[in-house]
Amino acid sequence: MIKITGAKVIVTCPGRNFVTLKIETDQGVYGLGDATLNGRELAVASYLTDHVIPCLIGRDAHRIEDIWQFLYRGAYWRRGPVTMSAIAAVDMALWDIKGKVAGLPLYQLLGGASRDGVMVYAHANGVSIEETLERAEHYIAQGYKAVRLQSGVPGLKSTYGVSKDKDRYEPADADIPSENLWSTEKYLRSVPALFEAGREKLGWDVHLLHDIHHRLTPIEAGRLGKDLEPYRPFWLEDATPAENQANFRLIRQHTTSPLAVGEVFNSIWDCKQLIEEQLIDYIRATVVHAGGITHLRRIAGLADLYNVRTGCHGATDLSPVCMGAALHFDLSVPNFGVQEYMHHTEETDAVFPHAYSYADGMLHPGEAPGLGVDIDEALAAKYPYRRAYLPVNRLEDGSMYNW
Ligand code: GCO
Ligand code: MG
Repeated sequence: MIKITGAKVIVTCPGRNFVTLKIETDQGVYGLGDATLNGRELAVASYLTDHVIPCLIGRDAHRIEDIWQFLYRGAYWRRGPVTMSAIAAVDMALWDIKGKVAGLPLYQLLGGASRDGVMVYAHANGVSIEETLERAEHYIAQGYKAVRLQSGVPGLKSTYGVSKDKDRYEPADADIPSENLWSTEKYLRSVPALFEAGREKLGWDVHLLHDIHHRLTPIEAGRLGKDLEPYRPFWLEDATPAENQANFRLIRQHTTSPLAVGEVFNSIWDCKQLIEEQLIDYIRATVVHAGGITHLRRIAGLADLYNVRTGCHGATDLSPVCMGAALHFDLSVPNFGVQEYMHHTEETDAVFPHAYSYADGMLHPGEAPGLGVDIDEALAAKYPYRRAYLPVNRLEDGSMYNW
């Protein structure tokens, strides 16, 4: 038995907000878990501090599954992003503790490495096609084997996912949500041109990905998928909102372009039908928003039965703690597909020293025991929380539109 003696939530903003849970034990070993929920950070902090931490004190940190079941099955209110991010943080911290006690990197406890490294995709974005492809070439020169292409849409003033910062985009950019205009017609014309130019300039040896950010109806997504088939995209992500999983049947009927979805999913129930009916090819649920390592492994196990591979969300709002956890998961899980990677700011990396590293298109979680990610609490305290929201979308006639 290794007794949980204390736990606290650390909120810090080294360039963007992060919420981190630290669980302490009677053996001096502590564990970290990411609890960051972009734009709703303090809700998870309160859920943990006010409702979860009091129930953890005195429990055996080794009983990861039992604590997971206690927090999920034992609660009257199940699922939802706030609950599942809080459970995820506890789960990650407990796996971190178990790894440290065992003296092993987490992936060893998950069955060991199934591959030598974790293929990651980089983000190439630009206002014009030329600018986007220049960025793609920059990443390919650094060894990336997979690149996501996002370009400005001619006729639209701004496009989500296309930033001023060339290295990363930080979309939670305002203390009250900013508003973007959206036109499906303009967008649908622009993407095939991007991919045609992409294949011409970048060739066929690199995986090309694209994120639709839930902006299409199923039939529109079917048409885009069909238009992009000649350029063999690796995946089309978040084609349509997925509350209604049956939506994807319609997309599937019309295209063989592979589909990825799930960065906003919180549980296996959000993707059960998508997986069982083989309506998607990649599941993008990730450690922090889908109940931790324990629950994500369950999702991956179901997905494996149906030829669905993993493609964990990895934008900058997933903290280095989550990235560390995701890389151990990615390295070990049999049906791994790809991992998103947008590196954090130097300030963030300084607050969260980590063992994972990049080489030749791959990340590796490193050999440090547990997750291999730490937090410098004194430094974290220098960056107080700042309210920040993702932008919203309106159609050109002023109608509120899908995120
Ligand atoms: C991605 C995502 C991000 C998210 C962001 C929101 O694929 O990387 O779509 O851009 O929108 O992480 O929290
Ligand atoms: Mg996305």
